[in-house]
Amino acid sequence: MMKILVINGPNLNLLGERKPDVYGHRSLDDINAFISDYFKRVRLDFFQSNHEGAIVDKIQEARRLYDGIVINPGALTHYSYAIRDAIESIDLPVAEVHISNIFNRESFRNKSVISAVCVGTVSGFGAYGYVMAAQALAHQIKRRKNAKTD
Ligand code: CA2
Repeated sequence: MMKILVINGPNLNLLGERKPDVYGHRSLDDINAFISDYFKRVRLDFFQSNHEGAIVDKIQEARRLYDGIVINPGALTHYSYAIRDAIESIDLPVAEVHISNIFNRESFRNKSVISAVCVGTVSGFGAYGYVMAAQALAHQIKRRKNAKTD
């Protein structure tokens, strides 16, 4: 069975507690259950950390255990070269997700240092963005696997 790891970065463990206008009403556990409901033939595992290094460790560990990664790096999106390098160092497709539209917010959020090393980015579609990213990633992984066996 295909395995995808969903990673959430700093402060996303507080979802649902504040700023519902920007991030919605769901908690992170609610969002994870919401994503899982869409998939029957993909195993999804979930990881959240407020620590950059722990996220780098998890990305490295994932290279042997998963077929792809969906990541919302939180504010690390905008400045973490360590996460960017970790993604670039592994041979797994990674999809970037943002609950909010990072392009219509404060200027410091308009830039992602992660996007260039990801297969694609979904931004602004709320929790459904994780579903979109995981679906697109599963499609890519299937294509890559078929290409190898062709
Ligand atoms: O839109 C997104 O998903 C973000 O990645 C969320 C990050 C933010 O720094 C990025 O610019 C965009 C942070 C999430 C902060 O989460 C909160 C949770 C509860 C209450 C307030 C903020």
